[in-house]
Amino acid sequence: NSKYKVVIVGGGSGGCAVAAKLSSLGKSCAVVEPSDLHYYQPIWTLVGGGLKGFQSSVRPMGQVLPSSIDWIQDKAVKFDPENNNLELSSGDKVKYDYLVVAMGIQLDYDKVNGLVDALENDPVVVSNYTPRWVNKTFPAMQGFRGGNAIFTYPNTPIKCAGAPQKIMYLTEEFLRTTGMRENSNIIFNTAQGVIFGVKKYADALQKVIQSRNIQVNYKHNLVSVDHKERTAVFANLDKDNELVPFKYNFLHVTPPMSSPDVLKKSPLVNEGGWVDLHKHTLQHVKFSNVFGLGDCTSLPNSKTAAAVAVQCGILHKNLTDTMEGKKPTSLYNGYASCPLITSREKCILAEFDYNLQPQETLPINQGVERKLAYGMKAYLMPELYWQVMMKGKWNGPATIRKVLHLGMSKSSKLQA
Ligand code: FAD
Ligand code: UQ1
Repeated sequence: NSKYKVVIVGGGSGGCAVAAKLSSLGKSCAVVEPSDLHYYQPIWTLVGGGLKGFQSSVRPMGQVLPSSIDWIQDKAVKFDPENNNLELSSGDKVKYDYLVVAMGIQLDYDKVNGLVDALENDPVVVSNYTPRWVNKTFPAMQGFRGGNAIFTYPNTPIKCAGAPQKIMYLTEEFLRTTGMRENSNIIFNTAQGVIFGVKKYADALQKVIQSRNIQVNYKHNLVSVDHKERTAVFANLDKDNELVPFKYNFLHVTPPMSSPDVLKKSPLVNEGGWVDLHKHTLQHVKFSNVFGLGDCTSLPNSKTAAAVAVQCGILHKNLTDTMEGKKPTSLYNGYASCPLITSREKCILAEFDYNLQPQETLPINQGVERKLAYGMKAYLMPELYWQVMMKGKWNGPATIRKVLHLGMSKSSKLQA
């Protein structure tokens, strides 16, 4: 049993970035993380699309976590925030003065009947969301010989709300190169009522959908898959959950997701199961020595690594202020970004805040498909992630935005 000044639970995007910022604490800081490997998940869309190798998404956890702090390679299984205590699966207990929760979101593949069986046994049922199956996607695209290619979006919060459709655009384009597009239907069955939450980008995506002849069925929630019959059944949420079967020849599934089970049964969460934080300071609403960031939290931003980068800077400032007996004053505006890949060379770079208002970094309209945005997504972002964010030095693009918009805002002020 051990005692630390700061314990971070989870060594993913948020946990590693915060750990890097706190690395000068040395052995008085620990990260609890069971996995040997750290994944750069945003590149999985391109792995699925056959445009990047899977290995580019993986690094050994020990190389990503700062070496100065302690890595406790185990799972948190019980939280006792009244007593500043955490229990691990080994039975060990860890005490802390301050706790940072960054456990990510849980993939609930098992909530869809027959889905795990289909993913394990049917080569045309694929999913970019996990290292377990992301390598199935491109071979299935290559093997496709026509019929229905179906892409799903579940009836729960998910990480990277754009990813379910990005792989659809890459597949549609790929089928044109193999000559299979003419005898195929590209179908997006989403449990949501809109294609994207921010109107500006939703309008742009609607144009892409029309011009590429893609069929969208809203309020269609995947409930079961029968891979022997190659049939996927959807509940129509607008018609009393009436069941609608679809034959598929290719099925890309975005699974339902929820907060990690260990958190759901802890005292740290709201009724939805998410770590209950003040939405601007990232401090826990009940336990002032607890902070959180990323996909496992109640923060109502779009769950992305881009959001986590900004949250990391805010959390670090507010945590160190709290440690010095001051009040947290740094405020998160809900910034998130989602590079909406629409082809192997183009991307709509969505950036927005809690109010779903665009917060664009570049001084050009990001609501159109651009090669520059694709280049940023495919080549710049991975470097930014590994070399800057994982070293604790990326707090998001706010400063770059200010610099790039300086000329423009000056001239508009002059005009006013
Ligand atoms: P994660 O990075 O998922 O880390 C959670 C960590 O917690 C994991 O290491 C896990 O092992 C650990 N953990 C879980 N349970 C326990 C436990 N009980 N005890 C200890 N540790 C535990 N974001 C973008 O910004 N842009 C994109 O283009 C983009 N595209 C994406 C495409 C795909 C296909 C996917 C899957 C994601 C994408 N994302 C994108 C989202 C981004 O990857 C996540 O939002 C981000 O990784 C969240 O960081 P996190 O720290 O909250 O969670
Ligand atoms: C970003 O900061 C980030 O985190 C490193 C991402 O995750 C991979 C992103 O996809 C994006 C778009 C950003 C935002 C950064 C800029 C320069 C617009």
